[in-house]
Amino acid sequence: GGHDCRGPVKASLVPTIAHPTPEDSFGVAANIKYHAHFSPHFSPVKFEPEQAFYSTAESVRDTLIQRWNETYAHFHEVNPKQTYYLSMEYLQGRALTNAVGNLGLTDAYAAALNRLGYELENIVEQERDAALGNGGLGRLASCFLDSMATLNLPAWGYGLRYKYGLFMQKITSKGQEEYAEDWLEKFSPWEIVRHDIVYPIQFFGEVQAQPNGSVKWINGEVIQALAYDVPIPGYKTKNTISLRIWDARASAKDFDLYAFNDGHHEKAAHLHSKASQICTILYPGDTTEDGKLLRLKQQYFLCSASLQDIIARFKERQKDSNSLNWRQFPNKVAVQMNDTHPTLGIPELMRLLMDIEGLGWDEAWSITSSTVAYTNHTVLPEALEKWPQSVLAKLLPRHMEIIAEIDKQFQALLHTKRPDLESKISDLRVIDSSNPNKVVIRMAHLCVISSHTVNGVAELHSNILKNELFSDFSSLWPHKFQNKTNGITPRRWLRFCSPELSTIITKWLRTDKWVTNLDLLRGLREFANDKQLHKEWAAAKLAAKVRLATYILEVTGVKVDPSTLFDTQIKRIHEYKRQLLNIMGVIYRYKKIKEMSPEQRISVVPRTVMLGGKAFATYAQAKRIVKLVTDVGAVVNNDPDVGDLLKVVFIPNYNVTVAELAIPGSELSQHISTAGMEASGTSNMKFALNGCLIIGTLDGANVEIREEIGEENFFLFGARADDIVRLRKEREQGKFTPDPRFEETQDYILSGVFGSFNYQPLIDSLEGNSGYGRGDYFLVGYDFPSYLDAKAKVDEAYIDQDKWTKMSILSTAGSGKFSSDRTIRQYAKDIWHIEECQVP
Ligand code: T68
Repeated sequence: GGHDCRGPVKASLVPTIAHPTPEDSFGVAANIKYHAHFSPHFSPVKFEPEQAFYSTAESVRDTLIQRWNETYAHFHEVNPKQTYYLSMEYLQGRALTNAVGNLGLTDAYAAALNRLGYELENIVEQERDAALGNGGLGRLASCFLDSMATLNLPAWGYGLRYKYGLFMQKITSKGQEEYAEDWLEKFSPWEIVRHDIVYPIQFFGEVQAQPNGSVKWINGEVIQALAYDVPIPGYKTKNTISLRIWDARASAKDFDLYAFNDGHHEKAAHLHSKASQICTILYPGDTTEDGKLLRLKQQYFLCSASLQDIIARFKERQKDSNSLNWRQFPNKVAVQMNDTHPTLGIPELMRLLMDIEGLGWDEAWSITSSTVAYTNHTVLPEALEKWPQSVLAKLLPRHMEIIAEIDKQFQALLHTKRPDLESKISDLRVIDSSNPNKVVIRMAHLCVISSHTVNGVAELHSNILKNELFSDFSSLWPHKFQNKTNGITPRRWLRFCSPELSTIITKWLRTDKWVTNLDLLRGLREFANDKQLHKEWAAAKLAAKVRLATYILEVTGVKVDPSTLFDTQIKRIHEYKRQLLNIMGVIYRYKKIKEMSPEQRISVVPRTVMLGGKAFATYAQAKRIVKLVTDVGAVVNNDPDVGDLLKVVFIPNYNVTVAELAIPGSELSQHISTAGMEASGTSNMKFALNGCLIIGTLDGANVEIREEIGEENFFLFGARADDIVRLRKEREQGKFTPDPRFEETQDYILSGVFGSFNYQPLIDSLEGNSGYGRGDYFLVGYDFPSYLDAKAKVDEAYIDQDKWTKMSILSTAGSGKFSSDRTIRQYAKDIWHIEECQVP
């Protein structure tokens, strides 16, 4: 069974240990050597870079553990309201540079490693990325943790400990290939197992009404959730919070020793193998029934373990008061659901309160609905989660009952409060029974109905939620809907990934306070025309470009010239993000260069175009786009007519670490999604912060970035969100004449210059034969001419390097708003109602 109590937290039990100080590189070196010698992971005689990394990380971890303990004890004592961020994904990337940086120990560790014969820059390269997320949503969660810790907020993250993170991408002549990413192959020095934090998680079984009217969920398959804590240090503060990730286990009593001894080896360990599947991989493919069931199991596993843990902590901290006061729960606990993936937390909290703690429906509902809040990250219909009722009823019979009751009460509410919505009830219900053969649960509706607050992630996106996707809900509960524009942590995404630029910023602002108060960057505007700053700025950008060029040569074999315009698009490959528009622009440019005379070519602004990103393994169209980019690169990069005027590189295996290299090393970045489809985007913020100019549509956070940095510093093109529906309709009705340059480019792709791969399906998606049933759903053809115009403006601006550098400085200067510190402060104040709780 699980623990509903963790025992008293005694500050007096926290030992005082001498930890490395910034001044004492001797002590640090001794500590690293201690770990090399006594940690049981490698032979003690070896001290290769790999061992140096692990011992360094373990040495840093000692300090983190100490601070984690002090933070826990402090929160326990003060007992403030605490936020729990529930997310199926965290894209943490590497931790060492960030940890020593936040602790203020970078110099001490660099000097210590020097004494041991190493460079810190090289040792950090030994670390594997923790890629427990797909993309923006997962990285956002990780930036949020950094800000929560830095702002001294009582807040924790909960997630899953996937054995294999996001797949490793290899690019071969066939295109993208996927391999398992074994980030735990050796071990992770950053996680601390908590053998005392274990909860039972039940699946299947049946619901049994008890004579006293209560309900029991029995005869299920029970496995164990075991906690691992990843300490998250704040920047220049003692506060160190937790990312608690759950692993699935079966216990020894589930092992059938008799079956095993009878030779039924697999059968004997049946439950063990079932348990081990749950946390095997991030986002198992859900095209098959088994895949769907596994994904749902993962979601429930996260929700149940986390909520049992939250309730246990609530009870423990309530111990001093005479009787348990459940009404206090929403005053002590805020639960934030990162998209609908943790929606099952809603019926699970209801179940725990009613079936385990004995509360009645009304009280449980009042507590639940004042505890949970929901963030939406997409309006794409295919990405809005829907689960078949049959699957839910089988896997979680009690939860299905609770969901049905929520659905019933919601309908009753509409009947009495909003008869005008009567005709829309079937569209608004949680349970969609419009097709009796395929009844499904709309997770987003369950979230909106049950949450006290619903938010989008950029102004434009939140308005679409309010006025379109959830318009009827917002007319019913206008107070529920908020906007929280995303942000990024300035520690990882400027201070640590761009050391040269950081030094310059600190020098010119005469303070390094911008690291925790990013609005101060505004002060750079004053110097936007200063020739000396221009010189230093350009040199810093060049240093980062050289680093990126070196990396590209290493991983692709393509030599790129750092004096060319570095033009980058890195993000998940998706049709709505329109990497196809980018590469078609490149193809058109290539064709024009080929047609020029050598004299004409002199006036071409040389460009290095880089794309990177992973395509979901079963997303055929996205994989074709990857293939097209690499095929174009193979031709263009070896064409003597072209030389350095154009290079096209696909950067393989895009991840957080690659982003930390590619973003500072870029000068232009592309955020060119069809307007209204990218909820926010966050890499656009990272690029702007690093002085990259943006070519982009009025979509997601681009709108606000352009507002902040000034429209004259943004290369805007494309249709507006308001026009998209009309444009699609016109396209469908044949009222659209494609630009001749667009047709020319399509023909060129099909002509075979880029090899023999069949690109017809890609071209079809632009013509009316796309999977969406309507022609060119993403309006690549419509936006193509204005995209080419915007690219011409980029060339013009780049020729005038002073102008470009000024625009670059102003991009950084205008990025203050996009700190995740600002975002998290707003969540804390407007949604969670929590306050700072700083460890003294
Ligand atoms: C992204 N969403 C949005 N989803 O696309 C992006 N989805 O605009 C936004 O900036 C970011 O969230 C942060 O708000 C995602 O990244 C997923 O990764 C995802 C994963 C599983 C299922 C559905």
